[in-house]
Amino acid sequence: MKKINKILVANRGEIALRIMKTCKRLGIGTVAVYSEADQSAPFVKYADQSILIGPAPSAESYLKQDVIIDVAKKLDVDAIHPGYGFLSENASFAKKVSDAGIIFIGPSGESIEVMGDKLSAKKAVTAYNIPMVPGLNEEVTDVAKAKKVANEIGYPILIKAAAGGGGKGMRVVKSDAEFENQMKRAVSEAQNAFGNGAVFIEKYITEPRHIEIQILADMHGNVVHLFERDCSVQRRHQKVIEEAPSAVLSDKIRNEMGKAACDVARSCDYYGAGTVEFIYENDSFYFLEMNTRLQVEHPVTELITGLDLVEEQIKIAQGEQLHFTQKELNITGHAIEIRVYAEDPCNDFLPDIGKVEVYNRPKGEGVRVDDALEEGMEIPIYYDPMIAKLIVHASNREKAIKLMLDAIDDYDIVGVKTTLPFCSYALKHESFRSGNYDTRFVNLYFNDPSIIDPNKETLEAALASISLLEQKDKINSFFLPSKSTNWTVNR
Ligand code: MV4
Repeated sequence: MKKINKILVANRGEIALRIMKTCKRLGIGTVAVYSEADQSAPFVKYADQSILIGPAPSAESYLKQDVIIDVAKKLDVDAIHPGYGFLSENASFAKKVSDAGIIFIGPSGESIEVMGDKLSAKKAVTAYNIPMVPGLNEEVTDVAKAKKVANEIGYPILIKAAAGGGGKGMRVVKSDAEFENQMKRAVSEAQNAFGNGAVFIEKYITEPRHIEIQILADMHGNVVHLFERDCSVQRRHQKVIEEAPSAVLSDKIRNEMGKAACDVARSCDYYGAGTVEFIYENDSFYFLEMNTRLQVEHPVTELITGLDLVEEQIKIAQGEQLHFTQKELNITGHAIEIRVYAEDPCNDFLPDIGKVEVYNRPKGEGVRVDDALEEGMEIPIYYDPMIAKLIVHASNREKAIKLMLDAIDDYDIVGVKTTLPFCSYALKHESFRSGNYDTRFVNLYFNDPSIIDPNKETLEAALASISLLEQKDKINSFFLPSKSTNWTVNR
């Protein structure tokens, strides 16, 4: 057990700031490492010490493992927090950090490695009776054998990359005749994207909810789950809206999924915070993969449980035991998060960079903004265009939706276009309000024909698809926010 007194945050933007805020509250010193593009970023000013580590491109700064570890040693930090993205799920980085005598705030390199490959993850959980999608859980090398299995399972089937993530290397196959061709494409996509061409097949679940369970595990064998997040509203595998709890889970299924998630964590001797991803359809759920990092959407879980997940990560990394049991955990109210991207929803969601001329956050009870913005700041083009997360918490789902819509109206961002109006549209949609939606939400209502052919997605096409009768109303609710914002000003 080693008390952590100083943490280097190997990340940028809103998550770097969010991690440092918890550190400050706990009396832990903070070190920021930053690129030339982030010289005046809020997280750099907020840290106790800030070190420039390289030029703007991530490969020359935020991904420079040895440079970051060197800074950590020189400044005598006890631990490195990787945030999400960048080096957060890099097994060799986690090992290098530990080998340098520094605590990696996250699981062991071994756990990251096992869960980083979907086939090895499936293999690891086999002893635990975790429900999985029917499929062939080994690399497809023999096409004839794979076709035979595909016929037994029934089409459509989905080819997935073992090293995959975020939908890359995924191909839907509708019939035997397409199999070989789609497989070749999947292999070459996977090889290009991950340097690993291994693919496997699963039954394609066509109308699933994307439901994930947050877990916490300590180094002493204690594992708990912090219930679910429903992230079914996605656009090209980018989450748009996340909520907790899910509007569709019964307590019985919630319990079963929670137990399964804890077992997935046990299967790889996990410690730290992690997320077990499932798809859910007709009261059945299937394990897909485990994400071995703190996720973007962790705030919704914090709001319904009252925990600070970064604080829990730090305690676990110090070798402490979890200070609560499963029985002591409860869901309080309902939380929703929307991701604010500096993207133009009217121009195929192209990143919209520039200077933020006016910036006013929404405030009030139950409203939380995790951001990295200041008035006058330039949004750099080099990184993810997500500039803020808006999170609300209320006593029930209906009130949370209303609170979120009001918060969106109160949010003024002038100078860059954002996805705020797009989120408002989605939250007002009958299908979202009823809770009766699935991962097709954006495709259905924004006319993206399929996950494997996302290029046709434009707002114009989406609007053209809406029946004439509905069109006027929808266009108005989308294009004319009830209060005038940047978005109309800036067109
Ligand atoms: C699936 C699936 C349906 N059937 N697997 C997407 C990314 C990765 N985490 C796993 N994903 C999925 N795997 C089977 N066998 C559906 C998804 C999926 C999805 C698919 C299309 C459009 C949006 C989606 C959002 C979440 C998950």
